[in-house]
Amino acid sequence: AQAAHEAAFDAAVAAEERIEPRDWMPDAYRASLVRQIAQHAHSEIIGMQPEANWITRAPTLRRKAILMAKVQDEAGHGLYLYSAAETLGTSRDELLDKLHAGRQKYSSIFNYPTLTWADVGAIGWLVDGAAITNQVPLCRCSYGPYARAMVRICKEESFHQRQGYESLLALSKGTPEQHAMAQDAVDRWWWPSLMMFGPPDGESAHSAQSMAWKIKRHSNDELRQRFVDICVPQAQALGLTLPDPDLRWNEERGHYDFGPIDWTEFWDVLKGNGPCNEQRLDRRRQAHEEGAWVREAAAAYAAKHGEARA
Ligand code: FAQ
Repeated sequence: AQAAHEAAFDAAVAAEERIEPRDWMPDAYRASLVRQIAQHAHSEIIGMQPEANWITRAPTLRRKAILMAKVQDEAGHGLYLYSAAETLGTSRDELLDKLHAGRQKYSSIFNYPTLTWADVGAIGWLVDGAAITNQVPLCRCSYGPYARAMVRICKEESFHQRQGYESLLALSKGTPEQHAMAQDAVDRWWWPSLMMFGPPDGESAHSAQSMAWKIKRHSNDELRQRFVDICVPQAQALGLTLPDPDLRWNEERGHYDFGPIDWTEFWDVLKGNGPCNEQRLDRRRQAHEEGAWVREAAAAYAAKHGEARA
């Protein structure tokens, strides 16, 4: 029976059919999806913190309203993704416990500080831009609930990317001080954004298997290159430079060449030693504790409602 199940699963993946929650799937496929979807969900909710830092100090009411809506969207993305993970038989409580205990990861990018208002624009342009580049192919992921969650998330991320770009453009075209602030933000966020795509292909432990299962459609380096190629002309249009002296068009490859990435910094951030790792996790644990009464009230209401219906 096991062999027949495996053959049916392999055939479905080969035929570009979606694997659904009730379908048989290899244990390792399930585990790898839970790993990736949980990390992704955690990234969305931890990712609320760097930008939320600027809600009270947004320069205008319009910018404040936009930023609040964006941060709320990230919370929504986290919820869809936890729900997608739940369809694989893992509860949200279990995933959150693992995050809080430091046993599951979230994206390295959210361990960097947001020092000025321009960082909100740079995050929209570069961090949301990198997220879309990575996530559009995930809309074709072989696991149905994850692929479908990605469709809406990518639409919202595209909107976020545009608002970041527009905000940076306003600063870049503003006073010399505003322009300098935008440039400084881009200088600080560029390299960490390239690290979001994960380690180089040669060091990517999961890529080969995830690509065979059609969870991932492209390698980390392929998507990183795609992102660089998209950003160079956008930076020119913004009137800002990217902090890489080696960045130049390579006619032969039909891509931009770029300088070496500091992978020591990347692995160090993953180990918990980035500038904000401790602060982000502390804040998350605190928010979870402070929200306990809401979860209890919701559970009590659901129980009462259930009784009334019965
Ligand atoms: N940070 O073998 P690979 C967002 C880990 S966007 C931390 O290459 P894989 C939107 C990796 O997990 C950000 N850890 O792994 C937003 C593995 O460790 P493990 C979230 C990283 O899975 C915008 C090890 O290194 N997006 O939140 C990172 O094949 C603005 C070896 O790596 C997603 O999660 C990293 N950058 O490829 C929100 C997208 N890179 O698990 C708010 C979905 C690698 O063995 C504001 N995820 N690692 O302990 C993916 O596409 C993949 O999981 C990759 C990594 C591409 C991230």
